[in-house]
Amino acid sequence: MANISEVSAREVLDSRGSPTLDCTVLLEDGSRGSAMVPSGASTGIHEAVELRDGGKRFLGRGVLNAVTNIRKVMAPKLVGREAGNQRELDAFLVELDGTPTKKKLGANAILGISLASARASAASENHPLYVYLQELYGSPSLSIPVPFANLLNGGKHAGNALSIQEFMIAPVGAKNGAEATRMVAEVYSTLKKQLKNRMGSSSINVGDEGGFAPPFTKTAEALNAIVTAINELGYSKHVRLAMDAAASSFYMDGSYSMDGRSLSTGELTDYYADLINNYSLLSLEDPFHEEDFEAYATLTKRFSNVQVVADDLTVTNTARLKTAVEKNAGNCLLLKVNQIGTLSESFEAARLAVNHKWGVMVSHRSGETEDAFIADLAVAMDCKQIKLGAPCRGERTSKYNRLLQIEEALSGVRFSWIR
Ligand code: 2PG
Ligand code: MG
Repeated sequence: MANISEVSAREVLDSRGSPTLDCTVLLEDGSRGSAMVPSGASTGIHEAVELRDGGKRFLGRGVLNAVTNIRKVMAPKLVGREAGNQRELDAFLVELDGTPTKKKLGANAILGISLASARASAASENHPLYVYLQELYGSPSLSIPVPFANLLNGGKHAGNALSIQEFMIAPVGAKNGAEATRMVAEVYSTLKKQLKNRMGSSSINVGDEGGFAPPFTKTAEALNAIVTAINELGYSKHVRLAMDAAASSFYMDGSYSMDGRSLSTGELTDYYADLINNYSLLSLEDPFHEEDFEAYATLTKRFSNVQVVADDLTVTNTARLKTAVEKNAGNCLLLKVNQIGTLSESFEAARLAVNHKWGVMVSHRSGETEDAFIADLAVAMDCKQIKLGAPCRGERTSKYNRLLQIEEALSGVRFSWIR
């Protein structure tokens, strides 16, 4: 396996027009890998630190300090090291930073190198990225994940009054990834047509993840609109509903602001109970604020047929996931590589989840780029589910499209959401 000969980085733009890092790793055998780093808006307080410059440039969101850290601090120490030993490389980067939150060098700088180096190593071995990642993770098989497609945006991702951040569909009844993608796109376009007919063209403006952001004020309005689109297509047996509440964003001083009312934790639990029963929700992410392991546990116990996904609660962090697993606070890990900052630590969190019979859902961020790394990652990890946003806008479609290419290359590969 080849050694690293050069590491470089530059500032580029993400889907919100904010700067982010593009990092490139070159190997002595001429192989090369690049990766762009995503960025969240409803970020968990326990996430690894994304280094931003502050000051006037880009309204404080520049990443030139992270670029300098890569060029001046990290690159000189990485040249000559073996890229193929991902675990050792990542551990070295974590140690070089030396802080528990990666705030010194920046989790964005560290992740850029971690991902770019994996790509360079895959190229060096002449393997598609998903094959290389499968070996690294130690997954016995590959599968095309079910896309969780966010068709209506609320919360911090939109300018409407919806408390819930993401209203998703999951085409679990599709026979393969291509059919799943088609169903998602058809429901999206049908919803667009129906919203426009009912509420006018301003209702089809989109939010950060490409889903529509109509001026709804109640959760039920959003879910009903999606159900109407699904029914027009006759897909009610193939497509299920899912939500990411991102509840930390509507929680304050012990209560949750929902549909114009202030709810206690118990009241919010009952509120979810009605939604779960009325809409047969398949999956519910971050139903409570990011410190309330107990409320997650109560909900998980009460609805054994619902997938309860932990995102801000666990932030792809093994220590926090351990607590969640011990308390049965959820049953599925949302895996976002930039929450923890290296590929190896993301794999560790996923292994812990799988060992405790939790599901794993690989996820994009609301601030994305055209980089489709997570599509290969989800296939490689055989995790069976991936959160991708709407089937619209290049930073979202790059992942859908990469999955279509992988499915074609692996003809006959399994597509199933059931664990
Ligand atoms: C989430 C994500 C992605 P953000 O909450 O799950 O959908 O949003 O990247 O803004 O944290
Ligand atoms: Mg979330």
